[in-house]
Amino acid sequence: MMHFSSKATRLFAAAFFMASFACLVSCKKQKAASAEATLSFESVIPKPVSDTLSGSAFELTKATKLTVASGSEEVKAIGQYLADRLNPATGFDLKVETAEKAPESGIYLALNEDTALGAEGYEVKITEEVITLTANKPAGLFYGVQTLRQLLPAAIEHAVVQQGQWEIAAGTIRDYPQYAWRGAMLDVARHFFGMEDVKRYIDLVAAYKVNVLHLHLSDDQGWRIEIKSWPKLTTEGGLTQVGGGKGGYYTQEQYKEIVAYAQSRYITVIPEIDMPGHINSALASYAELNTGIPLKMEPGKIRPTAGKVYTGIEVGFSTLHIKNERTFKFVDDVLRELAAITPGPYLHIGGDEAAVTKKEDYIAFINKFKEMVNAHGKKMVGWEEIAQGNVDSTDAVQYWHSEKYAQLASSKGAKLIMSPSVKVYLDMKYDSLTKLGLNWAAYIEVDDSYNWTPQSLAGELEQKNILGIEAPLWSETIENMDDIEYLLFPRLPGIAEVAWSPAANRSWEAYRIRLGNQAKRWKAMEINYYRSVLVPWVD
Ligand code: TNX
Repeated sequence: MMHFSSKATRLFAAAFFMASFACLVSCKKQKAASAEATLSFESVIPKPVSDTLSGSAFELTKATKLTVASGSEEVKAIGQYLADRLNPATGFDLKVETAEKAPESGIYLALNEDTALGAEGYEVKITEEVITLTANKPAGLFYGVQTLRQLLPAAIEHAVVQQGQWEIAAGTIRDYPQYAWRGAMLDVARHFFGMEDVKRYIDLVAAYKVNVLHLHLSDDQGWRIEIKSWPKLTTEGGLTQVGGGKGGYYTQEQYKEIVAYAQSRYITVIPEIDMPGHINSALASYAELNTGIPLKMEPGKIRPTAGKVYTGIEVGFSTLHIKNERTFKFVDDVLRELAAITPGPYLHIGGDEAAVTKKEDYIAFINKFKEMVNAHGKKMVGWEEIAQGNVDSTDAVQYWHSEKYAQLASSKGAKLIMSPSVKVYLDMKYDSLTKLGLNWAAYIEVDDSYNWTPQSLAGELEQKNILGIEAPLWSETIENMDDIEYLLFPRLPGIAEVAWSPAANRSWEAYRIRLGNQAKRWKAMEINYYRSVLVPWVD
């Protein structure tokens, strides 16, 4: 018990008690105020549709309970995915529990009808006591989890235990995407990338709510997917790559593993077999595919040759032959086997740069490919040139530079995937000093890939025909994961934001601050990125 001996001490004690009483009333507020000063939603990319800070914070501790609504294994798996993101850096051992109703504290994930949020949207409500994440569908919960990751301090991304206070700003976020197709393409044909690289690529893009992985599985330089009825495609056509190094391929089992891994991140795999051009690796593997009409080629140009795989980087010199009866047996077998191991709705038939295919043959090829793809229960996607064929509203056409083809596709009712080479070709150099990449389309700095909207390109396109956006990463000049990351970061997050966030919510000036805030996160994730001088990086 305290004892007060002098007047001065008594006065001091009285003041002390008054201060303590005042604190009882307002300390909670003071904590809230300091949280407001340091905590915000400014770390989230893509920018959410709406967010309101309430001024306090939730603190994740080892006592935090992670609960999911009972009744759905899929929701439980998302809870586990969240636990797996939180446990390494915090050193906690959060376990997923199930409950019939929302708990009063901790983190809670549940499906909940809220039609305004659509199939991929989510709502997250954060108070000092509880984080409640709800969505119509599991995909929305998964995207909400990505938002929660980014709301935590960047150190959460470390693979080993970090000291730190794990606070999340309190408030409400309601969020849903503008476009249904938010894609990233990886060219595994020019240079081959193994299973671990593809999985890391999936994880890196999933963090920015990308939902499509387009795998460019064949090209002149290599065939990368096992086709059991035509085994030499991989055992011969997959042996090498650009530069002549060792190539590689995925067995069907490995491909299924990639598809399942992507699925667990709510990413649909779209496999591409590029035809009727970009086909030298198949022509090299099977001499019988070469027995068509001889190509009319300029003297000195590359000629596809049976038995010879190409290791350079030119395009537009190879073609399938329309009058060769083996051609369509080959194409049908490939599409059938691919359809059987692809749960996603689309097969990509390429169709680009068929410079040595006669126009009438080209159109006949595309029409035939479409029939075959549809016969195997899938929808067709192809590069913009396929607009010349009989495309309809079930097909998707991937714009890369021709306004004419984009409009033709749109006028036929086909859906458009916007991949403007001057904005989102991730293989383009940032500037003239960039070592990796090409520059035939443009130099693409980080602001260039952010500052555009799908409507502003390719003339007047029907908004309802735009399915979404996809960023291709062609791999002529890149050989390993470090190279991939350098071209992906920092551009991919901005492209993901163009696809997800309403254009009216976006501004480069505000975005560059949010982007700069990602640097610590990328360091923790050991991402090799280009430190553009346009961005105020915060390390
Ligand atoms: C064009 S655009 C290609 C690819 C190349 C790329 C390099 C398109 C559909 N085809 O074959 O790899 O340029 O930037």
